[in-house]
Amino acid sequence: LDVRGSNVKYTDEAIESTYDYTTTRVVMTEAAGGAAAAAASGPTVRVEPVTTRMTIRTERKVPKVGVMMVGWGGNNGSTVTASLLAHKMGTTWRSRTGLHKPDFFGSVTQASTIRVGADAASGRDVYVPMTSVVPMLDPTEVVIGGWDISSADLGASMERAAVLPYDLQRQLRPAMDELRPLPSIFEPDWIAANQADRADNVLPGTKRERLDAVRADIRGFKEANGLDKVIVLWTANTERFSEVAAGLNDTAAALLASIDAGAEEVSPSTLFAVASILEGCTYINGSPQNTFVPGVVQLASEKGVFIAGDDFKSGQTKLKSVLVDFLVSAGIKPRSIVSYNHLGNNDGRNLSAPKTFRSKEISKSNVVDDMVSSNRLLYAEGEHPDHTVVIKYVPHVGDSKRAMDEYSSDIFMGGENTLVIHNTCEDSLLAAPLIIDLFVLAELCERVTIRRDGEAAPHRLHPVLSLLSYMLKAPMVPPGTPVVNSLFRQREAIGNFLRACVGLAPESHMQLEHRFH
Ligand code: NAI
Ligand code: DG6
Repeated sequence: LDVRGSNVKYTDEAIESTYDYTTTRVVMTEAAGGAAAAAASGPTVRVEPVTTRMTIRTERKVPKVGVMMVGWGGNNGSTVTASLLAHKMGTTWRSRTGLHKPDFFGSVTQASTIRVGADAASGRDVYVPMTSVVPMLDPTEVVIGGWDISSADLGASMERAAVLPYDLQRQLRPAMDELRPLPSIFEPDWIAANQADRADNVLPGTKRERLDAVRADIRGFKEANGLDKVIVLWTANTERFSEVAAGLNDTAAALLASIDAGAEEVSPSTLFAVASILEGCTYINGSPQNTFVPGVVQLASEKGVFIAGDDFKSGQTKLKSVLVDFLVSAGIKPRSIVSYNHLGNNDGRNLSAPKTFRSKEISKSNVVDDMVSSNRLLYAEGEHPDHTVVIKYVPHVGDSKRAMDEYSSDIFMGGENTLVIHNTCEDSLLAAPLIIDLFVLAELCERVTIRRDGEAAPHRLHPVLSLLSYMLKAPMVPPGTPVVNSLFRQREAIGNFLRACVGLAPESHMQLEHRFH
């Protein structure tokens, strides 16, 4: 993209944009006349437009990056690895419908576009690939590695996953067989008991020793592959939630002391997050459990390392965060949302235990809250639709997850509308592109700094990387900031952030230039 403007400067090292960020300051005051008047007319909303001038700097040199996945030998881990290998090797494969070549369908960074404006001559909208706005990591250049409690090499893992077509697996197999997961941290209590027979590749020692071993693995991987940076991503089994308690994990110091003391309530995923943060590596949580206890968040903040989570937002929830947004913003009132799904992969098997299911249920249940609370004309304070989530393990369907949703809504003049959706899809083919987007965008965020006018030093983005919310079901946000679940708003945040990096105004969709008479 070639941006011409007095507010954007391209040097060999960086793109620097001078950007007027316009937002609002909102003050809610009770209506004059006290509580009775407030109840009748609602509070007064005072709004002031606020503009802050900023300099946004994006380093242009894309470093050499390694991605280490925890749960590398799982369905997602093996599918991401195989697909990137297929891209790199230019592998094509045949099915009964013909010849196929690798693609990035489902990846917002690799396969979607951004509207930059209307062509001056024809008036037609012009879209450019998202990857062309600022320099971004090429996912096929990433060195992949990681850990798994199962010792199966990636070739055997790919076969076990039964996700990719046979002719593709057959061709990738020799290269995949070379890849072996590192031994990992296994504590049976955190995942379903039915996973124990998989655990033949586990690290020995105390919690502190295993944390140190993971740290050494990260350093070793970085050195062996000549990497500038490593990103660590959890795509291992869903764990149960851990207890959060004062003195246990409520502060960084308490958490580190608990690890030294071998406290049982420090989960394997929290150990991975701590190891990653102490190595200065961004850590992304693709599962629903509360890895990011307050002590982890504080540690990330103290060390200035990015964390992002939780739980990949792949199919059912992605559609939900579009559909409910549509309904509520159209003035239609969803009254009940019932989401069933059944699947037969190892994730489904692990989720068949109540404690791991509960983690997923929590993550899948809070995904419409922001949309519901955005419309007090439809919902009173505290009112929300009935929302039920059911997951069943049905081995026969394998990775091909079936998701059935029923949305019942109040419509005009006492009417009721019911929408029923049935979605069938390979779960890992939805999750793999999200994993790619997560590490591509996280890496970009590491190269961006922002300085407000009048400030001496630039800031990095907040360690809790909420810009990645689009890919995550239960987005973690910096303390005291709003959670956004609406897919449209999350997508716009990414697009407008990229536009700001090159000095372009946010996409307002007003198109006033085309609406004058
Ligand atoms: P999977 O069960 O095929 O893979 C998980 C892998 O993690 C297994 O190979 C297992 O041996 C390994 N593992 C378990 N505990 C480990 C530990 N402590 N350290 C290292 N490895 C460990 O599951 P799948 O389908 O790949 O999903 C992975 C995670 O992503 C699950 O938590 C799932 O809930 C989550 N997820 C998946 C989505 C999808 O669409 N596929 C969407 C949202 C979340
Ligand atoms: C059963 O729900 C298995 C889960 O791991 C899901 O497949 C996964 O969380 C994806 O859920 P969703 O709602 O984003 O499609």
